[in-house]
Amino acid sequence: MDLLQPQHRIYVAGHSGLVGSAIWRALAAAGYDNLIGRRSGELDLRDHDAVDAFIQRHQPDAVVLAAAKVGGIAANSEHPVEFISDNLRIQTAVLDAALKHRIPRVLFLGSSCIYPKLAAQPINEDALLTGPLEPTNRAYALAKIAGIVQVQSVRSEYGLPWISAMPTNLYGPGDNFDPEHSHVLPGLLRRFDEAARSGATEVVVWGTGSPRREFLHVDDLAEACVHLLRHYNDDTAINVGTGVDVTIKELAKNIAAVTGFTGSIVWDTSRPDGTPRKLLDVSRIKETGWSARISLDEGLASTYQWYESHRENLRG
Ligand code: GFB
Repeated sequence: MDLLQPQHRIYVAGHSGLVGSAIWRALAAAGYDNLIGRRSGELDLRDHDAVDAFIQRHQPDAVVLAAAKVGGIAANSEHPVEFISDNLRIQTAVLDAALKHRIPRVLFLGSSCIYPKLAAQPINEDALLTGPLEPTNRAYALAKIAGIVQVQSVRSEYGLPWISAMPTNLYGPGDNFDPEHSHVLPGLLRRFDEAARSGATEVVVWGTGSPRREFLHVDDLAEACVHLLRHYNDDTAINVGTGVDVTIKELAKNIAAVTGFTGSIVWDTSRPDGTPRKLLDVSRIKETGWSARISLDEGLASTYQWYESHRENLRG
């Protein structure tokens, strides 16, 4: 059964961000052209009443909740208040309004950091709430877990076919390349690129290099979201990943090669490693008929190309 019709009006909350803009592109490419989006200057998603009025006025057939306060390990550790408070407020405002106006279809997006720090690998959806969280992103993870439970509660109490998806670490065009507060992949692309261009002999990379991470290109995530909106209707917050991970050391070497940096890498072990590994078990989404298509090599090359042509006008 296809739960999304071409004429459906779809509100993409967070449509100008890394994830929301990719979902917007994927929906448009798949023929869904009745899309609505608002920038944060036009609609503050933390404002419960404003969001309610917006949803009432537009009465979308589906809402994709891709708006969130996000950042890398340093941003999460330094600003836990914003990560829990802004995210709880954004998702509560959007989900409350969507319920009040009986929006039939909602896709809530979380993150693989919802799982326990030491979950068995690859991480199955059943690992949720079975152990302590990674301390560097506990505030963000708890907000996202609350969102999953709110979606599940709407399903059980009101019978609406709302769903949640949990992507692994994302990257791609339009990412935040801030040297301090971004995620590792865009942060290192920028640092290695600057070093290669200035002729620096070394680049500092945080931690020990031994943590493993799984990286999903945001265009793959966007296709997964369209697929799930069309076909997935289950209580379980479904994992979205590639099923493949690399060490931060391997990632740094790949990025050095992509950017043409030939100097040495220095490891700053005063910086936290975070969780040792968070590889998602993607067998459930594969069973629904979706798999990631963009390899890390391919995605790194195209993201670097994007970065090179936007270097002068980056956000973050
Ligand atoms: O991407 P990242 O910040 O997020 O860091 P997490 C991943 C790993 O890369 C950590 C190392 O082991 C970092 O120590 N790393 C090395 C660096 N150099 C750098 C660098 O220059 N910048 C950054 N950022 N890391 C985040 C969560 O965790 O993952 C969020 O904090 C979210 O809540 C996101 O869930 C997907 O994978 O550790």
